[in-house]
Amino acid sequence: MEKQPASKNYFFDKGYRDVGNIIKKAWKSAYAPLKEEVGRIGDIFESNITCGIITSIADIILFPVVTVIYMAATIIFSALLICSFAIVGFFAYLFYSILYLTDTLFCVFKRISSSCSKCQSKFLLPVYECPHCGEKHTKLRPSSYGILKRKCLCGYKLPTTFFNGRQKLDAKCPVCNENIKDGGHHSEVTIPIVGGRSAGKTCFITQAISALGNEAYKLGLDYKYSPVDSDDDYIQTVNSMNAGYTPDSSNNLRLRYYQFYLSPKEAKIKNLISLCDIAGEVYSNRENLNDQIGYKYANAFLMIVDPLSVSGYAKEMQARINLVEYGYSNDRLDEILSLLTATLENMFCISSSDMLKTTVAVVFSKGDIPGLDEKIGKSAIKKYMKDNNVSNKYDAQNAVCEEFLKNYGEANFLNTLKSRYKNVQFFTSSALGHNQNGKAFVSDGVQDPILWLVDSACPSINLKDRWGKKL
Ligand SMILES: Nc1nc2c(ncn2[C@@H]2O[C@H](COP(=O)(O)OP(=O)(O)OP(=O)(O)O)[C@@H](O)[C@H]2O)c(=O)[nH]1
Ligand SMILES: [Mg+2]
Ligand SMILES: [Zn+2]
Ligand SMILES: [Zn+2]
Repeated sequence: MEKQPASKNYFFDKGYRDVGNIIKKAWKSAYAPLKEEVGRIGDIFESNITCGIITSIADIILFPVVTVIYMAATIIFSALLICSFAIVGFFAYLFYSILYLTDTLFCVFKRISSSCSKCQSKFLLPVYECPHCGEKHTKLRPSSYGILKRKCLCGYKLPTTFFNGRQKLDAKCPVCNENIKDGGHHSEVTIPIVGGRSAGKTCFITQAISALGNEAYKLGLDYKYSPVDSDDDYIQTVNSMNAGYTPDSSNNLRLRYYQFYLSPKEAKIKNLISLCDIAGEVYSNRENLNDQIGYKYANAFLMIVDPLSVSGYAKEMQARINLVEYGYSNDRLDEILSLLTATLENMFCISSSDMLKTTVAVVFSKGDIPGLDEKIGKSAIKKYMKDNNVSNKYDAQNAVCEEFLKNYGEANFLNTLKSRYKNVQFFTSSALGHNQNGKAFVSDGVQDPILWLVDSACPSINLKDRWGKKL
């Protein structure tokens, strides 16, 4: 463990020195009278040969007896001291081990972790600041620097576990020093939103968060939006969308975190959900993509698919609608997915034949395109369920979306999805309900994909009644 601005616990440091010093002193004080005794006997021999012969003999006999008593007393004293230190030390180490293990297991089972919205790194424990002197403490857990508390060099005692208040301290990212929420006492779920230029990512994220805010209570969940310290434009985007304007094309070439809490009511450890937006142009630039280490720490991915980016379908629709009014995306789905897959392979150091153990929600956007409902929307699902005797609408959703992709020439994209990602679920949504026309936007189906991914990632959330199966 790296050096901390704190003094070490007695049983891990000074205790050993104290025991050593006491034993050393004991042996020294036992040795001094013996030395005196040897000197005295020598004197008797030299100066008192005639009359003191009897006394000398008595002294000579007494000497080994005295020596043995002194030695025995010192050995017993040293042994007693070592034993008592060992016994007390044993209990101190036992307490340390139990506390360390309990704190670690608590963090593992409750999935406690934090992500940095600035540098994208993910970690179990942030760096904590001493409230008195501002010194930074890393690895603030039971250790040689303190079992239940760590004494900072300024004298302030910092709690070393979540059980005694570590989360009340100010927490920082260990990499870039950004503020970390809740003192790191939450379970963080990071979901990057993938999709090409104009696919509908920003509209979807904004409307999905708003919809969750309005409806979480119906699912018995507590919701609260939590803006990131630097650069959070969520409220601004909501206001402008409520006024009937679509957001500008994103220009952030790094993941931008939108964070909210979504947890069962009265939950002691809250789930902090991060939806990460990025400019769609990043998905055609390998280097930019490689820089987003947030992908490596993602719990799941959500891929937004503009149906009009499926070229076969766009061609068919050209005669019916003005594609420009739907802000259609020109970026090829298979290319975006291949680039994302190659980036993840690289980050996880896996080969191109290995499966990526992640859940992906593939969400068709712009579900208000005329006629799309009959192909992949609610009507298509209903028909598929009836015709094929399928009882689960999410299974039917998968079937109709896969059919759509195959029919319109996106078999490559579908194959990569199904062969490389462990868990794929399709959804259809409309973030706006209609093109920008001055009227209020009405979203549909935007919360389901997020809830699906959150349910898959959070043990504390179980929405099996909604899905008709346990995820
Ligand atoms: N009709 C309709 N149009 C939509 C919908 N969602 C998005 N759009 C259109 O698609 C355009 C792009 O949406 P954005 O959410 O900005 O797309 P993006 O993926 O964030 O794009 P970049 O920021 O450029 O990467 C919008 O300006 C709308 O014109 C929808 O649900 N219905
Ligand atoms: Mg955008
Ligand atoms: Zn301090
Ligand atoms: Zn950071």
